[in-house]
Amino acid sequence: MYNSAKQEYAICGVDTEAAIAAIKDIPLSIHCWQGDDVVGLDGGGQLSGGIQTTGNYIGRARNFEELKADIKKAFSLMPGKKRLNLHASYAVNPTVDRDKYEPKHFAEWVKFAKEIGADGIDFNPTMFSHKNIKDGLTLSSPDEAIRKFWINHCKACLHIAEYFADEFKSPCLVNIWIPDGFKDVPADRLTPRLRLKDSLDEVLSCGYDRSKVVAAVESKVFGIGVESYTVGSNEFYQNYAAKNNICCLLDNGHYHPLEYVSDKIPALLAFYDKVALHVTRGVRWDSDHVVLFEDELKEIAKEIVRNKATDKVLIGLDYFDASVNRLSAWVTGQRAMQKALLYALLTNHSALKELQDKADFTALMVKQEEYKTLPFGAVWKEYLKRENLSEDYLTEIREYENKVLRERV
Ligand code: RNT
Ligand code: ZN
Repeated sequence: MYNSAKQEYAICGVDTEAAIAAIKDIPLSIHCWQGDDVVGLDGGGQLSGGIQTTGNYIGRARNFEELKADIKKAFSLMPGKKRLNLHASYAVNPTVDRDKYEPKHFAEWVKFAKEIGADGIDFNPTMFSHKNIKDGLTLSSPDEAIRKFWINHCKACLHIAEYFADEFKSPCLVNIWIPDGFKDVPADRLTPRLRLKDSLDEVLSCGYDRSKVVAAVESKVFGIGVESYTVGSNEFYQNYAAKNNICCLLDNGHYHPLEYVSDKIPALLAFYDKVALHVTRGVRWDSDHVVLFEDELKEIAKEIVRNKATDKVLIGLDYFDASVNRLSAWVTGQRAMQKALLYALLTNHSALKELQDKADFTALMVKQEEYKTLPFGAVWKEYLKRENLSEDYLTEIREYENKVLRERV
């Protein structure tokens, strides 16, 4: 089947061998928080910040050991290069508060990430699920002590990121997302943003090594309980990032339903060296459903591949589902992203671009449709085979569920 697929693609000018070779080199940053419903290890308590997991599927990882075991199992079923994406709330046995976290609180994670063959670690300050979120605000709080606490937390995270970069000889992405906003019509939309701007200025002035750490800001249009206004909006962060020479992180669940991140990627690539992504699936009001091999994901992958931006776009997963087996959610989403990238690599983009430039939109439409029925599945299977994996991951996950997850009661 693979050999005949190879020939069919060759007729379109696509080299399947080159595509398989290329996909192996595109790292995906795998979020640790799918394993425990974003609870974390530092006792922050109930998930807050306008994000939620729903469902009560058996076997949530309740501690570091269980989370590591689940990540290890999930990684073993994921093809391709993987990084591990941690949140600060996953500090191991901290005896200090988040503003004082140090590399040592993550040393066990480094050891583990190396053990499972991760290519690097990415990092996120955790500005939710904590007692110092006052009236829903963190870096934009009018309370100076609160604002200072979160500024110090972010600074601490930048330094921990330098440690990750050193350990893996690979730059670490530090993504700043805050839940700050208001449920109802604000009296002042500007001042909270000025305070956020000031906080970020102070964070970035901490003297972190820009060759090791890529700092990013993640915008969001609304959250649960913050429906009317978010301080960290898209325009705010895009301008902030451009003026301060940092990176924007686009989460494809964070925009209006008819705004597409696939269209934003090339817009930002015109101005930025790097663009970071949180790949997720928005469904109505929820921004965090499990990633599936759907049209918008395919378009996102096309923009990365056809603009030769596989080393400029930092791809990370960000979703959390507690209603299905959590390992299955992890693997399904990771494989969906890999499929989308492979699908994009199996396209003769220069031929299609030529049609666009010649304004032959008739042929462009027809050719684009043709790709949809090429034997993509055969190439995907071949890639999995070469990664020593099969298409079926459910059987192994079910075994793990019966042996390991069912014991967690
Ligand atoms: C929330 C943001 C943020 C979080 C993670 C846990 O809407 O997408 O990235 O999902 O940091
Ligand atoms: Zn996100």
